[in-house]
Amino acid sequence: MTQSLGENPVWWKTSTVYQIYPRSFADTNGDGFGDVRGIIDRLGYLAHLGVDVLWLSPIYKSPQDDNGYDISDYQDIDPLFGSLADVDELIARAKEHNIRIVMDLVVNHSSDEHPWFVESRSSKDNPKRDWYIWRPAREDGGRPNNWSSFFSGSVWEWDEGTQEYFLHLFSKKQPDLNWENPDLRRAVYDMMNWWLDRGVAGFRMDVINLISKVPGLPDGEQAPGDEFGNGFPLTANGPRLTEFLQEMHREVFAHRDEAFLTVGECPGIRAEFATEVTNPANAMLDMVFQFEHVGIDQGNGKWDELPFDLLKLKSSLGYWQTQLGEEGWNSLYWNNHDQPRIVSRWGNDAEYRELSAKLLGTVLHFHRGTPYVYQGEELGMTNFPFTSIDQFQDLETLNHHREVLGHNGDVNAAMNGFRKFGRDNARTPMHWDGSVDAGFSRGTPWLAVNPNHQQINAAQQVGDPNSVFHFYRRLIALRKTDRVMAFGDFTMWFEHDPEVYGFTRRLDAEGLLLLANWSNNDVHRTFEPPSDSAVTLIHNYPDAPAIAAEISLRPWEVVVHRW
Ligand code: ISL
Ligand code: CA
Repeated sequence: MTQSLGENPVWWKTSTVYQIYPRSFADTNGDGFGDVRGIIDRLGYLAHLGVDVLWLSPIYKSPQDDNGYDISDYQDIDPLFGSLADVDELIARAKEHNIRIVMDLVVNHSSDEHPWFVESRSSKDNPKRDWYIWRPAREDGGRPNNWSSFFSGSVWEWDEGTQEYFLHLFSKKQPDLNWENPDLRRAVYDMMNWWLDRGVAGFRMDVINLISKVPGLPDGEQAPGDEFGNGFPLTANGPRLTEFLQEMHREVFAHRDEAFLTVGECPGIRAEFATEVTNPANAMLDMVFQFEHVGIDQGNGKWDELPFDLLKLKSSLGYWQTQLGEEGWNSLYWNNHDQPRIVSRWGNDAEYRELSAKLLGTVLHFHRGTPYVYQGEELGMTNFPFTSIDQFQDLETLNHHREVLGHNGDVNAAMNGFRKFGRDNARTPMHWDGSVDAGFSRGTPWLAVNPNHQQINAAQQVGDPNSVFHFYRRLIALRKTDRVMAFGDFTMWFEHDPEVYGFTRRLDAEGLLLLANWSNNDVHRTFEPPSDSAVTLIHNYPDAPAIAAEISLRPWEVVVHRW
């Protein structure tokens, strides 16, 4: 039934991207940290899965304050991960499998150990002073404004040497680069061109929508009794963002013959602006990572858990599907290195782990856009059973914990937040097999391996045709061959149903209907099937329910019909 695409679209529209967090993927030298050679060793596995692109979280030289999102040399590899020669080999060997490599570009900030910052802080008249964001103290000696950092505390750090503050939206070892300075922008574009010339296929751009701050850096809104104000609206989607992205496009991508993949991480972006940003006519980015859907179970800040509400999820994803429509392009993700594991978050990681992992994969991959799979998601890996703060290593978690302690806050509530949303959930080592440390390392892993690796691992699933792994393989293969899955339009069905996620995709006379029971119960519904000539394309129980006006779905059952 699957049709050939019969078109010649830009390659990333029929691709699936696989995100690797190198530190936790595969360790070859026994130091407990994954490395580039480990990725090379596992290319066969990735080719078997069928993914087209690998996005690597940062492997550049870095003091590792934020696991590599603090870069001290954009044009070299940290010895923890290997060497430039290893990366050249990875690019070449991946190409033999038709796999492209996309690098993480972290240019909202650098490390404070980057030579640019070392120079910038050396004196007020250093030529690179203006490459970062420096401000004197207020007349009363206070900080330049009231913004709080993503990683707790103020965004301002005092520099003794030059008696000024520098801005850091993230940790104090991640000073923000000053995009107002044209020389800095030139240096960034040169570096990007250097990587493209080396053979990489594009960039995932870390918090790229924070690079243009509101001039004057005014105070943010501050609630009475709060220690800090909210600088986010004054830093996200700022006044010169469009201009900077268009300039980058012109200087880095426009003059090249091939197509590259650019995806901008854009917290707080609205669908209307994302449509503009991803409309090719505007020459900015191919797609963005938005955060609306992964915020639906977070209330007052990211640690505050709200109950999962399927209606909210449908309304958010459905809106993005229709809003970006034919003009823009969506990226599709449940997971990355900052998010908890999806099967624990919105599936059922106990009784229905496999069924719900398959359902989650199917629902996501049948939306319109480019899907992203985060390492281990294709195995249905789960959150880690954290019991104590000592088991966490992420600075976001540890800083927040320290802050709660300092304010005599509710440590138990905070621990619940960390267990539910802590970034280390996604960062525990990949499960290759059931052996000690899951075949990740022959040394001591930098972060403990999830004890459930004996049940959930690649070796077992590759050998089992009914596994989550093989289900993802089918989803990934379908995107390359099924023109409706790749290019059909999107209509949400069962919009107000709290248990059923359903939608159609249509292209010319062909169509797809997805029906998913997002619950632990049997459900029965009556509806008007969109076609009477449909056949089953994919389903997660051994036998598929027929398409009929009365339909019953078992717990976490998903089925896609095609006509
Ligand atoms: O949810 C958020 C804001 O709404 C945050 O998760 C924010 O988007 C995120 O912290 C930004 O993430 C990226 O930049 C950070 C790094 O720690 C993350 O790992 C990276 O993905 C700083 O570079
Ligand atoms: Ca290693």
